Amino acid sequence: MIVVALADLHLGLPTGPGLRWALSSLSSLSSLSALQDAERGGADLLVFAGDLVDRGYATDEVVADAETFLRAAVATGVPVLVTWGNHDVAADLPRRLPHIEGLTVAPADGPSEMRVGALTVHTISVADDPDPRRIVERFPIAGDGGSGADGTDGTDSTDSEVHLGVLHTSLTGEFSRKPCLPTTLAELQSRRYDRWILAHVHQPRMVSDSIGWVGMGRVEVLELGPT
Ligand SMILES: [Mn+2]
Repeated sequence: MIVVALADLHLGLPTGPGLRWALSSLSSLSSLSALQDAERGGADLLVFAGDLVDRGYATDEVVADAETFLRAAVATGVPVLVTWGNHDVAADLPRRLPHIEGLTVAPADGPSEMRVGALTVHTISVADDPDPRRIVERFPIAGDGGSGADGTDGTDSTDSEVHLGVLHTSLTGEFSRKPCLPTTLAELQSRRYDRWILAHVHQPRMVSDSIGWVGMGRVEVLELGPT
């Protein structure tokens, strides 16, 4: 599975990467050299991990830019998942945007799952700014088989799935000015996901082999799955 991740665009922020960069990053979805090398047709999923707009600059024009970006993302034909960040919530972006057909938006009231082929993405949107909830303990543990209780499938496919977590957090706050959905490295690792994509911290940084921040103005391309 190929997942392309973006985060912390902060549209409107003068020092941010801006709409033009965001749109150009989408145009590469089907033609990334990494994908060509892998002889893949393109990405299986696009994830945006929060802070699409900047709260200090969220004019109606900037909200229109956010809509332009999201519509362009959906128009690529790649499934698109958006998780809201604290700036989006502070700017009331979720309510100011119109409904966008084909866009999957993560709920804020609890962890949710999105399935794309063999991949299960686990995420939650930020609900408030600040959002002090300790939420990761409510995320399911991969391979736990807990969801097999519905009995609709005799085979346990849980172990063959790939699990990706997406969270708008700076862990316990040591990597940012403001904590958001506070958690720890150990708590994230306890979910046993193949990868965690983090946002909220603008510098790209890995805190383990499989957990790290995308960063502002960066496109992260992940190849997930059995190798
Ligand atoms: Mn943030």
